[in-house]
Amino acid sequence: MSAYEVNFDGLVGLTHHYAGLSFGNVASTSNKNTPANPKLAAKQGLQKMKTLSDMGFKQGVLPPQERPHIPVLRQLGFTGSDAQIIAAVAKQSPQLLSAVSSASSMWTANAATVSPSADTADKRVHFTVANLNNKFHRAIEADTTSATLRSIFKNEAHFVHHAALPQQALMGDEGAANHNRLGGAYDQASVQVFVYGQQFLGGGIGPKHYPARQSREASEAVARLHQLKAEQTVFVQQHPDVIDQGVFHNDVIAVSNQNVLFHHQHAFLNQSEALAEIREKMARLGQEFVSIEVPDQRVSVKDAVNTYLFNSQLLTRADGGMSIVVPEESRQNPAVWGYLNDMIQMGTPIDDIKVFDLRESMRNGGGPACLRLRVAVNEAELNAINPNLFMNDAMFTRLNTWVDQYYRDQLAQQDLADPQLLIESRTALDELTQILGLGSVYHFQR
Ligand code: SUG
Repeated sequence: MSAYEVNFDGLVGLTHHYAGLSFGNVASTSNKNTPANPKLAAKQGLQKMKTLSDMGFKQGVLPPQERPHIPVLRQLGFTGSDAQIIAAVAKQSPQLLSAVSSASSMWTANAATVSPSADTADKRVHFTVANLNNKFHRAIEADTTSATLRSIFKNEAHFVHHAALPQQALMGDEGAANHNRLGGAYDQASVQVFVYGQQFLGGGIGPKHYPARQSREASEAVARLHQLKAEQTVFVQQHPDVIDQGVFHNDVIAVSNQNVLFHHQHAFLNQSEALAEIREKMARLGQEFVSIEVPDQRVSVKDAVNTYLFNSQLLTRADGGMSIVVPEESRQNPAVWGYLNDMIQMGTPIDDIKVFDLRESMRNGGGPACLRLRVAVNEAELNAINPNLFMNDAMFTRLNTWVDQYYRDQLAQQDLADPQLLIESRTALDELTQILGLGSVYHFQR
């Protein structure tokens, strides 16, 4: 093999908690203010990374961001020492303290949109950091995400970094969670499918209750920045009705890998036209499109949202078959589990199911696919990535020891007022920077 998909999973941060910050994300809202276990959350994520790495997949790790985010609190007029700032915001607005303390950067599918070099005019890998404009707690991730990605993918001969789009709803961009790539081998030209929630300029329908986080305008900007060819690009609108049922990102209702798109019957508006366009554009590249459409009768949108069936990872194994990585919640639901077991007998490339317990992340609406950023690379590009970030036995042991040393096993909203938590986080992240050889990424904001 000379081309690879590397999955970079976000390591869960020390302030992981449930704050109900994401209107439109059913799990986030319904688990508001229940106690969280940051230590368990981090360990569940590490276990997924390690198991997939042991199966032969290329697996990287992205560090958590420093929280609470003191610089933004200073920007908002809080003054004094860091401890005084935390005390003041805890008193004035516990919900604001939650927002600036969220460990949401763990969901790296929202870190950036990545276009592999096989598709871009200058034959480099392009990254556009997501502005995550729809939610305050997520919009504050962009600067550090940008610094982190630039430090990991440094070599300018191979990697190009674009700043996040302007911070305004018209340009709302949620990164790879609304982006699919369909084709053959990872280093061959493919079709990039941008899924948006609403087109704002010039009208168009949108959801009625919950926000459309990704705009068509933003998707088009990313495609331009990444120098993609029109004949290899498709823009598709997510069905507004499913956004209103809790599908806040496309990766809650569809997932792709190589020539396969696994999706729900109601994933897209004008679905048959959208699928036909993908099929035709792939055919021009000599690729045969496999659409696995799950009928509503087998799995309702509600079950899809509750179990995150589509927030799965499709991974191509060395033997050519694909494994589907699903959360434990998918096994617990008889309709979903029944469908999955039928699906692996259908003769599609997917012939194996792997189940992971990611309950801590799932309770905030983050499944296996939310936790990872895919970067498809050729051999030369792979060799240009910071090698310290790849999962292996030593890294797994080291990170677990690090988690054991610093993470709390219980965290509720009121604990965020403890100034000791910031000190613990900073000490832990300073050590993590050494472990991962990441230079000064964290100090960038202090
Ligand atoms: O943006 N949840 C995240 C979940 C992101 C899932 N990512 C993908 N689907 N790719 C969000 O809604 C909840 C935080 C809280 O309520 O404490 C949160 O931010």
